[in-house]
Amino acid sequence: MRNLANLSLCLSCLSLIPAVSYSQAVLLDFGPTTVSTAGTNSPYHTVNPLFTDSAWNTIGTSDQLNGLIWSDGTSDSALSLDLGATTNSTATVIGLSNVPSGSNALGSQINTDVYAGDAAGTDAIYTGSSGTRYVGFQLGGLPAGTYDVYVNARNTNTNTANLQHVSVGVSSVSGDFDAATLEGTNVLDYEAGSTAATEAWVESENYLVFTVTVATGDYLNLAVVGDPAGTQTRGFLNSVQIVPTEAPNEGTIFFISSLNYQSGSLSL
Ligand SMILES: [Ca+2]
Ligand SMILES: [Ca+2]
Repeated sequence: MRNLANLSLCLSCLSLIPAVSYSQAVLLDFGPTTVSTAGTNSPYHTVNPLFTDSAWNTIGTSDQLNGLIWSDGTSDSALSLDLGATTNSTATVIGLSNVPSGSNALGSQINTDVYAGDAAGTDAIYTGSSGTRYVGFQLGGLPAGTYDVYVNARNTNTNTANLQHVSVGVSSVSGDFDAATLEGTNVLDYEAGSTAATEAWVESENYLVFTVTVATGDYLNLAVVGDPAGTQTRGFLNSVQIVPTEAPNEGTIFFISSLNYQSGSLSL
């Protein structure tokens, strides 16, 4: 009976392990259009068809410092999103007190297939009406762990060829950060045409993926800019999905210690 009681306790421990399920993600939809019918139209939903969560955070030009929701709709007061921007054509430091000037439905030129309707990838935030300007954010409160970060960056109001440079990194302190020194940088190179790279979500064609490891207390920093020498100089931030790929260290330690404890009980 004692062994059976311990086994029952062990199984109940297993069911209690994650306070947050690490199949959950943070879905950030920048721009004014609320995702309703197109909740699973995204890069990560394409990569992982088993992922059906569709609770997006709709983010305009205002910081959301007091909580966001996870992809299953669970609110989390620890998550803190601080938007930022640069205000001239040469700066690379994202000033978190600078408010992105634009939040627009866009889609006047790119609006078919995966960009149709209320797709998260269509509307966006940005800064300025011209000139090279970054838009970005700093996200605090993520549980420690490794994450894949899926990024849509595109001015869907243009069908001319253009570039969007995306940089992602992690810092142990909050505050303004330099986009030029973030650990990961990649570029989206859009060809001309209103149906260019619209038929499906294809990595490195119309979205990018970065892998980051976050320690307890770390901040995720992300910034987007256009091409100083190109037709699209401003950065556009359309959607970001932050997907845990490994359980946080704390969860792993708790899981192992629980098993060890119960294993010891069963050997009595
Ligand atoms: Ca801010
Ligand atoms: Ca959007």
